[in-house]
Amino acid sequence: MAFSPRRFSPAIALKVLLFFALSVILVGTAWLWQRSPRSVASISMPHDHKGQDKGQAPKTHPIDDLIEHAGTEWFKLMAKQTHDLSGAAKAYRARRGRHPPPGFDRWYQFAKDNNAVMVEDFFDQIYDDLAPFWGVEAKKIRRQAKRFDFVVSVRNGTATQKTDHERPWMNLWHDLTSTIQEHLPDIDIPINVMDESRVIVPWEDINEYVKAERGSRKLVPRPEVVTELMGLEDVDADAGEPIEIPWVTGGLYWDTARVGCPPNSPAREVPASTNFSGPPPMPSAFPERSYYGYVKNWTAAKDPCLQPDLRESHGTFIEPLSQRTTHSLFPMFGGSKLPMNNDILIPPAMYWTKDPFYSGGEEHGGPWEQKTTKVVWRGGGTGGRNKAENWTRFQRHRFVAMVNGTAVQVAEKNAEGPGRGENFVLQGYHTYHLTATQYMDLGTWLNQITDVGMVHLICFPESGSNKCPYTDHYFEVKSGMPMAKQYAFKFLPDIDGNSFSGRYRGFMASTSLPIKATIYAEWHDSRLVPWVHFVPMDNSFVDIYGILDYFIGTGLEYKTEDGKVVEGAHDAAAEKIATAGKEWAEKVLRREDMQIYVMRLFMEYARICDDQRDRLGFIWDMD
Ligand SMILES: *[C@@H]1O[C@H](CO)[C@@H](O)[C@H](O)[C@H]1NC(C)=O
Ligand SMILES: *[C@@H]1O[C@H](CO)[C@@H](O)[C@H](O)[C@H]1NC(C)=O
Ligand SMILES: *[C@@H]1O[C@H](CO)[C@@H](O)[C@H](O)[C@H]1NC(C)=O
Ligand SMILES: *[C@@H]1O[C@H](CO)[C@@H](O)[C@H](O)[C@H]1NC(C)=O
Ligand SMILES: CC(=O)N[C@H]1CO[C@H](CO)[C@@H](O)[C@@H]1O
Repeated sequence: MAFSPRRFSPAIALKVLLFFALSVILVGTAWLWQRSPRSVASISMPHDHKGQDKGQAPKTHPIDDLIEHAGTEWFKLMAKQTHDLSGAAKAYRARRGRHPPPGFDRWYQFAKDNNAVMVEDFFDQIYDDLAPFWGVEAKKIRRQAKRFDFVVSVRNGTATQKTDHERPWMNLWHDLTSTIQEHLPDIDIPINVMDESRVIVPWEDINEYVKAERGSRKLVPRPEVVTELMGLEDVDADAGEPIEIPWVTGGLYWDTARVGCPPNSPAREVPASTNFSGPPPMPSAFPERSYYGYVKNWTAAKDPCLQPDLRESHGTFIEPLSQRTTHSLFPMFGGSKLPMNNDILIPPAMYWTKDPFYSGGEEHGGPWEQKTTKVVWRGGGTGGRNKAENWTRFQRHRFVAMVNGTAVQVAEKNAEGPGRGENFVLQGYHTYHLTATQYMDLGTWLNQITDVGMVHLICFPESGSNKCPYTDHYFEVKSGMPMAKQYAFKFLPDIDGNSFSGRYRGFMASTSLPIKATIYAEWHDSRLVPWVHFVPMDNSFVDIYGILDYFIGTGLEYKTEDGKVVEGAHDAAAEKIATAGKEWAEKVLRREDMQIYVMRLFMEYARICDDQRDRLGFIWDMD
């Protein structure tokens, strides 16, 4: 169907309105009561903003503002780029308050030889992760690390691994380390072989550890600087007993986790829920801290300490597959973590693998204009152990249902509460001012623009092959779709599984547009800018309709005055972010970038494990 010449002229709007009048009339009275489509005349955007940003509502679409603002932030970040060793060392001293670690020149050379974009901020995660360890005696860290059961080690420039049996993730991390082994000091890297992150030190203790780091931070005068690491001969000579780490393996994970939140944070004193029946609590207005409904501060949007509702709406806190958490500080390296975790991040093994199941392989998708204007998602019902009593609280289940037009239509007609689905609650149409729903009901629109589905329901207890007594009626099990095939669609939502989602790097490197919700931190966080390289989404997913409405609109085609056929409301903006994300991934998420990150991290870690760490540093650039 093609319209001309402009999209929202009253004449067109009237035609379309008449066209869809029938479907509107057909919808039940309960639905009309809560969500009558707005009159097309009032198409300007009088945003309601209960407890959100105060002040004038923007004249443009809020997403326009967010994109513009993000572009400025991005520009500021890129202005910090350095171009030689002394520039990089200077930026280091300015940002970290110390001399760079020994070996910094070799690291810099490696990064330069591999054409790295050099911005000191890209390594912030390393310093967040390692800071608390300045509060632990170096010898203790060395010993604990050496004696752990799963360790990747480097001695004299050769990497080895210690494990109980062959493990693919161990092999991958060992392999990653091997590729840079000749540049690395002697180190022992304890590895988390589980999906879930493992270390949660009470916030009060971490605060003390971090204070120790602050206190020890200084630019040691040059004559006092030590430039050689002492090495690990002492721990190698002393086999010692295997270390005992006290693990918390049961109980309600939310209660285990929230001790890592700051004392005055909204989540710290909120106990775990025990009743997981029905839909989770969901914002009935714009999510807190959002910009007229859309993610403004990505760090805040990902943080469960700020959003206690997540204890009832994310599988991690409902019932994780496995739990093995320690409350004492231990140098555990792994691929992802929650904001309240104290694990040390390395690039996930799934990002290092060449297995196309995770990486998407060499295929990154064709040109934007050849893609189908649809949202595609495939995945298993992971997130934790979903059961009859609690499946309605799992994020993947919620996302799949919320963009399933049929499930949405059923929810809208729910006599017990209009908008109430089995595992989500819809907001009134007036909150996000959707354009598409002025022409048709939400479900009809979604059925036109989405192709999502579970490929395995993964229920507990299992009953036969892929049968799930409590969710069978609600989800169609679709066949899988390789990532390379998904790239034929424009929009790729990415939702957490048991922890972070391993396809994200592939999505970023694709020509399609990732729409990302997560509560997990990853190594690359400070190098990806939301609204510049990807579209951020709230973990409740209430903003998904607004996001799709902005980028896709009604999903119909329109003819512009010069006869050009355009699709969607802001198709060009979507293409721009998709393209910027891909180009950026090719510059800062390459395998080389993972090597560079890991090399920097391991050099810092080696310093922290050294008895002379306060005086160790790189100073050869200074005269
Ligand atoms: C590393 O080299 C040193 C000095 O050459 C030697 O004493 C030590 O045994 C070597 N260690 C290993 C694990 O090969
Ligand atoms: C759990 O909550 C639902 C409504 O939210 C309520 O109907 C049910 O009785 C509650 N179950 C228990 C065991 O408290
Ligand atoms: C984003 O939120 C975090 C966490 O609450 C906060 O520390 C930070 O200052 C915020 N950033 C901006 C730009 O407001
Ligand atoms: C969409 O929802 C309907 C109604 O709940 C359900 O029958 C169908 O299987 C769902 N589709 C998918 C792909 O899950
Ligand atoms: C955190 C929590 O209480 N999870 C529950 C999910 O539901 C199952 C089945 O009732 C419980 O065993 C879990 O404890």
